[in-house]
Amino acid sequence: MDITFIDQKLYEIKEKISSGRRLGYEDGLALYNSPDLIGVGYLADRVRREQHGQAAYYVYNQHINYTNVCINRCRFCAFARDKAENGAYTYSLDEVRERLMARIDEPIRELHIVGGLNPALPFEYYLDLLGIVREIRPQATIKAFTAVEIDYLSQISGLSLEKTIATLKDAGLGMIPGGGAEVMNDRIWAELFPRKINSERWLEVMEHLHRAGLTANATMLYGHIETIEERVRHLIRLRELQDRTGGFSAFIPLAFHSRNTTLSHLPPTTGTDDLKNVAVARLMLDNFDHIKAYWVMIGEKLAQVALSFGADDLDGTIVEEKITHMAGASSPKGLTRERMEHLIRSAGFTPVERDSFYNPVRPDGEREAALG
Ligand code: V47
Repeated sequence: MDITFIDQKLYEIKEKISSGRRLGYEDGLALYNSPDLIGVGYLADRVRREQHGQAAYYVYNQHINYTNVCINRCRFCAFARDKAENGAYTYSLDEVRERLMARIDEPIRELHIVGGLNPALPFEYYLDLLGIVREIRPQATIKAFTAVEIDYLSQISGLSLEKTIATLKDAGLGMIPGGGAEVMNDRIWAELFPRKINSERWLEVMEHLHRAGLTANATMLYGHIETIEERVRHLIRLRELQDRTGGFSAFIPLAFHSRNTTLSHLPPTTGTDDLKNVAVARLMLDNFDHIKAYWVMIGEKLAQVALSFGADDLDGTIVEEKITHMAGASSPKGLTRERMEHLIRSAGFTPVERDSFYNPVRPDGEREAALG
């Protein structure tokens, strides 16, 4: 028996997907505006299962936010501080070392390292930071510095973008996280983050990173002042770059948290919208392999449900998430591997622990024992 849609428009979209035709701008709007959440989820789940079957991925990772001092001061950000402000911090390289050593007994395979644009830090700091991580965690992938940071590093180093990227790569940079894109739109940029690079530059930096052989993720921050039209255009711009380079690995919809920001009057995102963003991304981003349900932002329970709405990845174990928690997230700051696997299994999927490039990692003794 096939599904009966409540929303008639979904039949046409289903037909397009079945015949391998690409969804367009109007389809994106129709999906977002559809009253048929289950219908949209069903379409996304079909595509997701064709690509990944029962597998649901996660990575054993550690976050390091090396500084919250930032000259950009985006209006949606609760993490950033001015240098003399209460709560401002910058890790010395010894502190970075200590944080890595504090978890040295754990099988961490990815270090996710991002921070503010802090004028007190010279380019050498970033190279030394990569050097320390490489020394202490030679097997792990260093996923570090958003396109925003990479652009900034090119400015402070005085090097061309190409040379900056090559230097960081030589120092150990292995992959690029997807932050900093927000919603690629001039109106939103002018209103919420005018000091940050704009969408053209974000895409340009990403293109250079891809051409230098660095895989990257992409994000969209939703649930603030953006319209549905602006979301769909954002997805299409990402898809166009991906057509040219193939350099993106995962897309991560990021649910806005407003506490301690200048937008604190805005309500939290709804469960329906969180699931729609996952499902629409799966359907519109037909050239992205992976869609992440970021449990930190939408909570463990909804992230589990999102696995049936198009997501194939729950990101990672993390432990010390700061950016969303400073903006009021109520999710835990980290998950154990056992908890992650329990969430995935009880959602009806098979947990696959992965490295940064979605290669399944050999289960260690502990996991083999857990699997029986
Ligand atoms: O760029 C900032 C967003 C991003 C808030 O690539 C906020 O694997 C919600 O990009 N409420 C950083 N979001 C996080 C990020 C990320 C996370 C997990 C995995 C990956 C990956 C990337 O968080 C920022 C910004 O878009 N953000 N403030 C806030 N108040």
